[in-house]
Amino acid sequence: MTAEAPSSSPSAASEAATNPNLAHLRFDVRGMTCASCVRRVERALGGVDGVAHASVNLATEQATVDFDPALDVTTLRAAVDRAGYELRLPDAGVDEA
Ligand code: 9UX
Repeated sequence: MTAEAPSSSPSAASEAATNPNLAHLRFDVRGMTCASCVRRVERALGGVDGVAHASVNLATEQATVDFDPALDVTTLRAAVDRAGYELRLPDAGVDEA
C-alpha cells in the first residue's frame, strides 16, 4: 500500500498579491499620450512576475508599483520598453519630485 498524501501546490501568485512586505515605488514613465497608453503600461507592469499591483497616472506620468523586493527593477523597465514606453528608474537614495 502507499502512504503518499496528495500534494497541493501553493499559489505563489495569490500569496504575492496579499504580501504586506512588498516594495512600493513610483517611477516616471515617458511616452504616454492617452488613456490607452496608460492601460498598456499598467498591463506591461502587471504582467511581470512578482508584481502585485501597478497603477499609472497619465497627468503626472508616473507609475506606482507594488512588487516583490526580490524583483530586479530593470525587469520592470524591460517590460515597459517592450510595450513601447520608457520607465525611468529612480537613482538610489534620491527622493526628489
Ligand atoms: Mo492612443 Mo496612446 O493611439 O499612444 S494609445 S495615443
